[in-house]
Amino acid sequence: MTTPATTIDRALQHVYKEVLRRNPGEHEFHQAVEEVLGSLGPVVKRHPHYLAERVIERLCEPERQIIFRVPWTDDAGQVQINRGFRVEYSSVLGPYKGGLRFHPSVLLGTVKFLGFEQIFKNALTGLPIGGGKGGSDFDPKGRSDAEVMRFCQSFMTELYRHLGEYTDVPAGDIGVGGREIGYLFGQYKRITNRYEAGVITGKGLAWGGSRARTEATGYGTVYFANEMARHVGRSLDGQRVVVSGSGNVAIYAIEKVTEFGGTVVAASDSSGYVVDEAGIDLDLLKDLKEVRRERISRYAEEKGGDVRFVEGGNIWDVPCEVALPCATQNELDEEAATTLVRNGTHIVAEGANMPCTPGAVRVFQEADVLFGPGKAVNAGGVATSALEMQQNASRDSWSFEHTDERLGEIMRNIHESVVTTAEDYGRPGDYVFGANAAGFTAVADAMLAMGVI
Ligand code: NDP
Ligand code: 2IT
Repeated sequence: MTTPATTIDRALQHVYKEVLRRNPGEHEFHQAVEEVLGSLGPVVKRHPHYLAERVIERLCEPERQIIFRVPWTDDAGQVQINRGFRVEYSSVLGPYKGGLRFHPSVLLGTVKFLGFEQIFKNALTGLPIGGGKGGSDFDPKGRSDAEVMRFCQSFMTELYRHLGEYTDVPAGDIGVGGREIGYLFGQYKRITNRYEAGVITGKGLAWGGSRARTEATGYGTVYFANEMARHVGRSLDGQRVVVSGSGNVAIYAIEKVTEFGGTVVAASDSSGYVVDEAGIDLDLLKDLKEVRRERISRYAEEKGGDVRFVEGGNIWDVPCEVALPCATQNELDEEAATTLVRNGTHIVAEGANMPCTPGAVRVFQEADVLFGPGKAVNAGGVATSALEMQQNASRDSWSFEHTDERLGEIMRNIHESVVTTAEDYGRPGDYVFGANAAGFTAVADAMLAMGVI
């Protein structure tokens, strides 16, 4: 067990106990709930009706959970069976909205943790989107395009009946990018005989996608980190930065850090990390990861010189001033956090969902490292998905500059709302508290207005 970052207020302990009892073994879900409940003590003290009306208990129970079989045939003619999930968590603020993750580690508890986070993240964007998440234990690694297509078609053949532009709108996440979104949308269109562009986001630009959606999560992460730096009179210019992962979020975080004058010296995948003191060569990384679908070790092989690949190692051993974990949950633990603090890191912003363990968050907070939680920091992806829905609804297509400008504005607004909420409760600089309190309050108030739902 890891050490919790904050303790849950006595008034809310019964809620957490009940979550543990009703959801046995779902550790990631427990962790995500514990993190939010850890912030809500002062909120329910100020607004006791949230407790009386049992809003928090209601939010801990998804509105609907769908689990289904996904049978498909591989290139050798062998039948394969995977499990598909969609957790439709909360539709208080809009249609269920959140990505699909294809990774062998996906269990119901994984999807529930992600869906729970998504409710508050989406609320923070200020846009009309509810919270949901889905995915499968399908592993796209090493699969041909034809296999991925057959899997996606089978997955959508079951899921389509639960979706709709006013009902539930999926997008990508780990293992789901433009290729998968294309296959999924194509199958939805065939089954329903409707060109319902707003039913899924992350589409290609030629068929209803939004400019800047591919870049949005990574760019948004860096816009947020930049706001954090500015808030304490610093900047990202000249900073030494480490970004974990080398997928969608990591690549565009690296791109934006570089534009802001920082140098990203290390990146990773699940096999290890590379260190390039000259700054990660983004053209090469994009080609390796987006086109050739290679392992990160190839980066060092093709660069040569002083560039090193460290197999299996911990990327957080690389000294940096700014750390952006952009790979996966619980990738940065207490020990790694202690190393970062010792090496002088002063900003940590979560591009991934829940990449820092509770123990790591506690280490950062005790050391006065500015720590930005994923539900605020990485909200630019889903926010731009909502902008994609807006373009689809009006049958319009915006320029890159306009969309990126909106993204920047949304990230500044989220930062402002998180910071002012934290200050309002006498906890200046506590981004975890600010994000949870602001996100929760927005959802809770709308929910109460709608009665017992
Ligand atoms: P991608 O699939 O594009 O990339 C994921 C990256 O993380 C890869 O480099 C992958 O390495 C690495 N990774 C994944 N799982 C593990 C693991 N178990 N151990 C070590 N490394 C791992 O996904 P995204 O970039 O889209 O997502 C990254 C994170 O950002 C996730 O937490 C996701 O939920 C979050 N996020 C994504 C958004 C989006 O719009 N895409 C929006 C908001 C948050 P390998 O290839 O070796 O598996
Ligand atoms: O975690 C996330 O916010 C995402 N994977 C993006 C969700 C979306 O609907 O764009």
